[in-house]
Amino acid sequence: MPEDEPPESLATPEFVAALLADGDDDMAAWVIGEALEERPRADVFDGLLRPAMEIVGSRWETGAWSISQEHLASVSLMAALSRVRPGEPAEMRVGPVAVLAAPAGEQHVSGLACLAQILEERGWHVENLGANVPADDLRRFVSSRGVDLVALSIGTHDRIPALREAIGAIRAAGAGGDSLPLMVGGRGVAGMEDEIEGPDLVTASLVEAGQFVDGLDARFRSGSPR
Ligand code: B12
Repeated sequence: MPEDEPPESLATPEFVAALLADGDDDMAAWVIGEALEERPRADVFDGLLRPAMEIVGSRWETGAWSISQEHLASVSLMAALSRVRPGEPAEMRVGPVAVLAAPAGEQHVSGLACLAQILEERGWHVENLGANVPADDLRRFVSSRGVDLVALSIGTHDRIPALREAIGAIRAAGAGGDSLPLMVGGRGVAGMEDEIEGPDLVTASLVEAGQFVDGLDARFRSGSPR
């Protein structure tokens, strides 16, 4: 290789998957941080972290990696993510509020942690309720406070009934639940986008989620009421 050739990027899904399965969240955070210097956050999460965890999933499925390695990888991913969390943009200290949740029975939540950062980077305040939130409880939570956006995530198609129930509960929430911006996503909605009714956006892409949120931000800045 010629001497002035730049080194190949370390930010490959294979390398990140290996670091995470080794529990090396320090190094994984460093590699993700390097990628964030080059590309927008949503791009890095969609194009690097998701495929890295797909590698983890398929190695677990084939038995190449154990359940313990797969669990270590997902815990390390959360630790690495917390290290690359965006700083608060000073100009939007009191930002709009987003509630994030995974419906009843859903345990896959790293996508929500990624989405939280897409929102925080834009100055949003995020209340991430995490895994397994019953629909009725979510409805009560959302009805009881000022919320500007709800986002739900599922990891597999078999959680679609629980997702539909959660969507119905949000739409039935008092204080404007019927018109509350609502997006749903995650691996479990891929290929089902046309069959999920009720949300304003259905997508597994954080790039698309970011664009949707930018549209909402423009509405808030122009003074449209909650
Ligand atoms: C880690 C993991 C787990 C962990 C999750 C821990 C955690 N804290 O999240 C644990 C161990 C709990 C788990 C459990 C199970 N899992 Co699992 N899991 C995975 C794995 C390896 C990685 C998931 C992950 O973290 N991805 C990284 C994130 C960043 O990607 P993501 O979730 O897709 O999110 C991206 C987008 O979808 C988007 N996004 C996500 N949410 C949202 C929301 C909105 C609004 C928007 C706009 C975008 C968006 O943003 C992210 C960046 O692009 C996947 C493999 C895979 N192919 O994904 C299997 C996988 C999803 N699991 C699988 C299975 C089978 C299970 C179990 C049934 C296993 C079992 N027998 O117990 C249980 C089910 C639990 C449940 N009821 O939910 C299968 C599903 C197969 C299928 N039927 O489709 C997979 C595919 C494994 C495989 N075979 O390869 N799992």
